[in-house]
Amino acid sequence: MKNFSIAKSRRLRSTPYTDRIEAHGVSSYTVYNHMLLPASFKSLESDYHHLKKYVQVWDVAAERQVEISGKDSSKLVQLMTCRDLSKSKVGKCYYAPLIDNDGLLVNDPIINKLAEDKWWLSIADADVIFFAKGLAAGNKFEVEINEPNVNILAVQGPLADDLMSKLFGEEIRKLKFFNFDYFELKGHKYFIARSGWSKQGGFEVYVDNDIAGQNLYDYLFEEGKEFNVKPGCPNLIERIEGALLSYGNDFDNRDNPFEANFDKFIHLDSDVDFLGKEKLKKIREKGITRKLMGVKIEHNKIDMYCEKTLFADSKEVVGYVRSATFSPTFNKVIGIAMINKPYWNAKNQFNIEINEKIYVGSVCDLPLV
Ligand code: THG
Repeated sequence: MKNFSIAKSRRLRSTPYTDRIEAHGVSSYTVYNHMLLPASFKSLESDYHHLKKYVQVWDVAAERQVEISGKDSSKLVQLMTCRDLSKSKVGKCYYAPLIDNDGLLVNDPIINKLAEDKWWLSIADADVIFFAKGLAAGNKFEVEINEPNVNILAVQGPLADDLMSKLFGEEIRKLKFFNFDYFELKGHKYFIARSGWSKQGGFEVYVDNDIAGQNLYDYLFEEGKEFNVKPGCPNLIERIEGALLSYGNDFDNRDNPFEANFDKFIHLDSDVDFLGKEKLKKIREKGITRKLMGVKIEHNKIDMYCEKTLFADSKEVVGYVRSATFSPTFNKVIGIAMINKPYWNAKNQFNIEINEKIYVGSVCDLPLV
């Protein structure tokens, strides 16, 4: 594919940070929830090494919030996910697969519980708001559903605690994984969670005011010099190594949550009511015939525009690669693939065609080690 640029318009939304990341040298974007999401700065590999050693500031405003509030909000949120939220607490974040009436995946948001009757679904790339509004209308729920002007800045990397405590105070170091709280800086209260789409640790600041967000962006770079702060973004290499799944890439609405390894969030024996529950019980009874696994391929390059088929020597289909990239740590191509049951044994070998040549690879467990 040739290089080209994407024409911007109102439909392809910018973020309050777009001018800043462009001044900071963003080198590619992807589109996520109809919004610009940076994909690289210096290069995928150089961003990767920096993320694992220092601290980065990410414009992840494209992780949009679907706000659901009102009397029936808990009922509606529970109806959308197979994770049992009956014991959920205000101040906590819940990673939760959303399931439709066929038992298939709709999204995998982080669900933030702001109050007993107020929730933010921090969504991956799919229009969850219409799904939620349809269910609310069909069930005559008393809820309000909207997309607030909230634009997340993530601070990720091993030095994230040092940078954030310099700005917000030592208390922030005590914030637990997947908890959120409010922290003040120069007169503005910021909603901050210990979370983020990397395995390097860090925070996500859900900013509800554009100016406060832009100011925070600038403070992070002013105060972060001593920690070698750089602009960054979700990194393809790091997230495949850590098995952080991507809706639309690794799984989508053709897959059920068992196939996508969400077993620990599928609570079929609880008495909460959610969409697709009976379908999922049938799937559990029958068992699945394919699931997401890791793959390693003996090559140094791969471009992923679509699924790539993996073959056994017998020419039988082993599975399909859904995301892949070269990893400097493994010194080979690594990926996430939907693998057919006969080939689930780690170390099963396969062949794959890349640019008209055949390469060998093997199946492995996730996360990759
Ligand atoms: N942060 C916020 N919103 C998001 C994402 C995010 N929305 C879109 C997308 N990412 C949703 N998908 C994920 C996938 C994985 C994780 C978070 C969101 C994640 N997983 C941890 C892991 O796998 O180690 C922990 C999961 C758990 O066990 O609870 O963090 O990144 N705001």
